[in-house]
Amino acid sequence: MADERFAFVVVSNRLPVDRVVAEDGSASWKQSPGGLVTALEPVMRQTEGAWVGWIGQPEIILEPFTHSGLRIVPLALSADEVEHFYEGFSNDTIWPLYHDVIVPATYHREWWDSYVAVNQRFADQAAAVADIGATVWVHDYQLQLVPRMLRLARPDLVIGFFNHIPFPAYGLYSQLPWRTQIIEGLLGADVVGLQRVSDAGNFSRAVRRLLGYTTRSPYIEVPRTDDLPARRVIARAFPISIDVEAFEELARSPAVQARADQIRAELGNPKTVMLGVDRLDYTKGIGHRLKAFSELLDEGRLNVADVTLVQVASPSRERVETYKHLRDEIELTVGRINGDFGTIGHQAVNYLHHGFPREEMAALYLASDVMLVTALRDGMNLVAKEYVAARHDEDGVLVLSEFAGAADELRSSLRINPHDIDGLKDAIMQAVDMPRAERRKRMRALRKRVRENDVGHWSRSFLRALSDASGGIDRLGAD
Ligand code: GDG
Repeated sequence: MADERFAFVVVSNRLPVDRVVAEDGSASWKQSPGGLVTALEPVMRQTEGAWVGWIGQPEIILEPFTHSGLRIVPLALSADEVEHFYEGFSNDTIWPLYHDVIVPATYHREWWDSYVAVNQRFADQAAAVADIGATVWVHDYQLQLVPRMLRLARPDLVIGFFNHIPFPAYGLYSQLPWRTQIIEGLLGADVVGLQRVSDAGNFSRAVRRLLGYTTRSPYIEVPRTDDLPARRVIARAFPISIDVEAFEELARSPAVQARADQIRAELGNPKTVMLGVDRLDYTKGIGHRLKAFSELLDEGRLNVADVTLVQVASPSRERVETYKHLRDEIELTVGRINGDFGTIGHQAVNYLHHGFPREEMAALYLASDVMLVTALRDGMNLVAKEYVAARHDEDGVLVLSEFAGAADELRSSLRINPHDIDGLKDAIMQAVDMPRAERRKRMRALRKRVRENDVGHWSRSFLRALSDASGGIDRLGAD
């Protein structure tokens, strides 16, 4: 076990499996539903790859194990590290800063120290299981120092990094006291993947401003330093996607279709069902959406007898203070709207603060006439793509924030600026009143786009760029 080596190693903060503890105290594993596993599973199987990550609970030390063919290498975090590295630096420094400081970012030196220490452990663990010349793909904002740490330890490796969240404009990024270390950390990779073209531009600009390196998109020329030779790094956009076929298949299943009808009936068969699905996060613009909806009710442009808004707000980061406040704020607003506009038979907002199985999500998408994605900033937003993939009936209208990465691809949606409440209200009314022919035309165009770039296409393009960057040796069979 100790000297097992792999040709392909994925490193992410969270492992793709969840630990489920039964009532009798026995623990088992369940694969988490994320698209990343689906995307990487074929490569993982083909190369007998391994996944390094944290299991999501503090103080649990586990040996590597295999779960449905996936080799899992767990990394333990202490309670202190969960507080400082994860809830602190990752979720209360980097997350708000990279989402344009919608809430202020908190800078604490002890959080940074913990971030460095935990990143080093991830790098050490990846270095220990990677074979000679292996490909290591590091994911997301919690692990931005890992690429350089890994390169210093193992110059033979091919290293990729993908950032799932936005990369901010330099004027904001420059707030970060450790801005140079983070940039240097990322430049340890051969390929730095970002969601949008604008994210890649922001990253390259930060490199120029802080380090003065020459950049010519998508290349960044990294000169020789005391510890590393000169290298050329690629930084470009790879917009992530979902497993379109699987999602569509789910939405086509008779059980899901029946459930969609049942949902509409349970809502009292209103003329229009509107839907929001988000982790309860301040980046998602749930408050802006509720404001627009309540003003439309107040002005009589919408009537509670005809329209219902279903808002799924799945619990998220509940120990972080800002998230506790957000929950209170949203729930107060929902209560007010329902108090002001609800009737005995009709609730204005159907608010659900819990997670649902994927089948129920697909049924909700199918049951909704209008999907509201009003993020104030979002790397991609997979919910928008799932809604489109689910709508095999070529119906439904997607209202999509231009501040979500998905807006670059989903151009036939009704694109909105969520800060412009009047514009948002007009778009909602346009969606509610849209004739069937236009709905079909737009949904067809959206579906074509989503099908062209599914998650398999995303991971293959990234791995191809990585293999090209490392001298074109296609170790992983990326097409
Ligand atoms: C980050 C970036 C980027 C949500 N509630 C339930 C549930 N979900 C699923 C959705 C969707 C996923 O969670 C959320 O993905 P998003 O992309 O919308 O947002 P983040 O969680 O913020 O993800 C984002 C993404 O990484 C990938 O790179 O797009 O920009 O912020 O798949 O369906 N799934 C189930 N029950 C729920 O209650 N089963």
